Amino acid sequence: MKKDSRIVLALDETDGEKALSIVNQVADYIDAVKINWPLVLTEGPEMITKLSKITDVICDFKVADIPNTVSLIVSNSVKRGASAVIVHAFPGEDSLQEAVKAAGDAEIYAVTEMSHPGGKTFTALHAEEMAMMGVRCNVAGFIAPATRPERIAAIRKIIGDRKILSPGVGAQGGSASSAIQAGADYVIVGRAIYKADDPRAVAEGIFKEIKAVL
Ligand code: OMP
Repeated sequence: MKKDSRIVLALDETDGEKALSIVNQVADYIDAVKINWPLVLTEGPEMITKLSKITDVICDFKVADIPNTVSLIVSNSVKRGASAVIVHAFPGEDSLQEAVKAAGDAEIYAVTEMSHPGGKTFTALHAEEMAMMGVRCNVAGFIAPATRPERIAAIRKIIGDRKILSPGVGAQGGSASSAIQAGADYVIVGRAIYKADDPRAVAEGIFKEIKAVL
């Protein structure tokens, strides 16, 4: 995945035509598109392949399962064109190792701490341990919350120069510049862009905000 704008578009728009139109409008302001169950369930997994012809696609399936099932989900996402897959770290080391193996040349990003308020209940308590485990398993990157930039900084100390992608910018209250300044490589932005009247203008605004702190 390139590292130009440092913006990953979370494309949770469920109408396929609208989703593709939004990607085309903001294509030069994003480094990748992240898709999650909403779009795959409405438009089918073919969407992975379609989008992969426009930009890098991160399949955010938050895989949390036994190693064999993890392997099947990751390898089939990659076969359809995913450049990266997001998995949960909490199922443990064997599941995470299997994800990395199944990804081959594609990347695995492991969730440390979730960005919503509920993320503090369980994930935050074990985020550092999960980050250490991710390093042992050689994941390419981690998901850490833009809603709590100090937690991005804490994860950065553990993982060296592996990637950090930070969701929670805009609709969840986090700021792109604070996340980048705390050590994120990329911010993940969904509703603030895809629900905007002018997605391109919003993406450009976030792009400029990030450039101003680099
Ligand atoms: P918005 O809140 O609309 O910007 O979307 C954020 C996107 O990031 C959604 O697709 C979430 O599923 C995803 N996400 C989080 O919001 N919080 C997390 O802790 C982890 C993720 C993720 O793994 O991408």
